[in-house]
Amino acid sequence: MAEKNYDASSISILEGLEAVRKRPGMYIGSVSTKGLNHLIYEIVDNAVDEHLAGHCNRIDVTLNRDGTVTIIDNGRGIPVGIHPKAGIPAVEVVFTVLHAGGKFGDGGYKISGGLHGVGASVVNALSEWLEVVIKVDGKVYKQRYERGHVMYPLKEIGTCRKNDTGTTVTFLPDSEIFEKIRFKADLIKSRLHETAYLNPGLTINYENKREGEEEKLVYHEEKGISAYVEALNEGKDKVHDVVYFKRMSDGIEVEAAFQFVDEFQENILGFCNNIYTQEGGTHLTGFKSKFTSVINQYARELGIIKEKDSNFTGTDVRNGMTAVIAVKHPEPRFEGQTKTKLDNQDAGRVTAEVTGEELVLYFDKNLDDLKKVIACAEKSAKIRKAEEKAKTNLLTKQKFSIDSNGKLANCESRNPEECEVFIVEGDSAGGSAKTARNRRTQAILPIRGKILNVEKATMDKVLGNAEIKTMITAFGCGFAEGYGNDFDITKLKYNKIIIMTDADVDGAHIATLLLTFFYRFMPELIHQGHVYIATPPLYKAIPKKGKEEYLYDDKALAKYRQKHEGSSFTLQRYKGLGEMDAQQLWETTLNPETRILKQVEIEDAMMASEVTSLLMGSDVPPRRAFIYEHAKDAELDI
Ligand code: TTJ
Repeated sequence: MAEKNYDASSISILEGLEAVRKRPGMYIGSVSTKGLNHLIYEIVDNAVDEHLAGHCNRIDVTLNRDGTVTIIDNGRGIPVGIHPKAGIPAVEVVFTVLHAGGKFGDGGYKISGGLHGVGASVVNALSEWLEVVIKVDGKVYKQRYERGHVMYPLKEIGTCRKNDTGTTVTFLPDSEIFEKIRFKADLIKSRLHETAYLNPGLTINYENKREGEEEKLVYHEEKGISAYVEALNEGKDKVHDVVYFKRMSDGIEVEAAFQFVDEFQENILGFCNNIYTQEGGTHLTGFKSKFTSVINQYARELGIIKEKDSNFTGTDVRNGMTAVIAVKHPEPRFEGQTKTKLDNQDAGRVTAEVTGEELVLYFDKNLDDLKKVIACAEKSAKIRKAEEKAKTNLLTKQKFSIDSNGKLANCESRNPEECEVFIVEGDSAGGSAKTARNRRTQAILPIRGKILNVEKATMDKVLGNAEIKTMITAFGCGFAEGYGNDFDITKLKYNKIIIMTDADVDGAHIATLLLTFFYRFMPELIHQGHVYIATPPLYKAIPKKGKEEYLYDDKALAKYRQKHEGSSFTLQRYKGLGEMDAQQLWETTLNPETRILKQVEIEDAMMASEVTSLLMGSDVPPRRAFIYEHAKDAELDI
């Protein structure tokens, strides 16, 4: 990597931080837990940039007991010299000037300053306080900020060995900004693990020091994205060993790993410059279309597709595929709803070119693997052809069968904007909900037992499941996976889809399965924020004097006890939705004025899907381990 003489001069300056505090959502997406966790990623990404520049191989992330987080790297340390334009130390510019990301003219690829790189200054603006400590040139420097304001000029607080360099950042998210300021350890861990897979030279030390959650982990993945694919396929029936390639062309680096498993689904993750491209983009299109044409060409050469027969579709050839595609681009552009779709045409062209050449190199030498991959495509093609017929019948029939079996209690309004559908566990709760609801805008769809687990099921089973058929028809927009991709969100009949299950293990299980179904077949619903989880109360406190109060969890109960110490009250515990009468159900869970709804974010659904894979997978030992470890969480959290 070309080295430049680093001083503070190359940081670009734009504007101040007040705007960030006024409209935090514009900078970090939301002020929910997702946005909160984003603060950590933002700081970690800066350290990863230092790794990508070739100067850092260790990052420590510690969740402290007091609710703060500390991120340490062993990089060169943020420059402490005076920034010529700003007249203050460069580090102060980094933390107080909007958009002063690491524009040090280093060359190479950057995460920060790119899509997610809203900058350390945004984290600072949204923190009650933030402290940075820098070790450079044998000296230790420190500065503290509160809600973005400098508390004192950068000061020297000690000395260290000359070769001991790095940056330490500790911050406390601002409770005035965020709904909750408790970081979600599980989400952070999986993100850090992902970062380790994408950066094989990096070691990430994670530690949770919070009471009752103490945990220490080291993420170091020498085998990079190959190991990522292996992890994604853990516990599944592998068809062949992971295939891996990496090559640079036209200044764009393409890296890919894939492996087929004996399942009826594909799982392809794309990254550009370490950023997960949720909405896909040119790199994935390039990979997929080249994969399809290469496999079709081989299949023809091998006489598996005869001249008059039609080609395999893209879905056919990716049947059972797990893949990670990671490209590095000097100037990535992102588009789409959430700005996570790679837009650079050259990235698509180069990915296709590299993929084509590397696949032929591999399959020419590994005919057995090639034949197994083609066999996966053949299986898919067979089912596809059978289903293409079956599906038309099924869906046309279905339209008429729902009302007649009388399960969905629809609402009167046909204006989707104001309509909601509650998916309610159990017939008795469903009955109360039908009585209690606002008939004009609230529809009730009772579901019974456990709905089908779509992670395991094949398409025909999914489509044959009564509850799933009912939901597809009720929502009105079709479904996304499989062979037609005829999901159309504009046809959605309800603005809110609300999952309402008991606050127990079974309820959590049903909610998890529903989320898995939405994630796999209707991900748009979640992306666009249409899916919610109702939170019915656990208790009702009835005091001798004064107003009755619903309590939604044990914390609320503890608070209530504290507040009403000395006075007597009876406590009614709800075990399930079925125990509430219609009036209670309305007050606590249905009434938009008083209820508590939790909006489902895509990470929740992803986790649900992972949990489901684990719980439903055919391997017994990992399942045991998971249930054992999470038995405590199961009642509260999904
Ligand atoms: C930039 O070029 C001069 C030498 O230092 C380079 C740099 O910025 N290094 C750097 C920044 N290392 N680590 C950071 C960093 C680490 C954390 C945890 C947080 C932030 C905002 C920056």
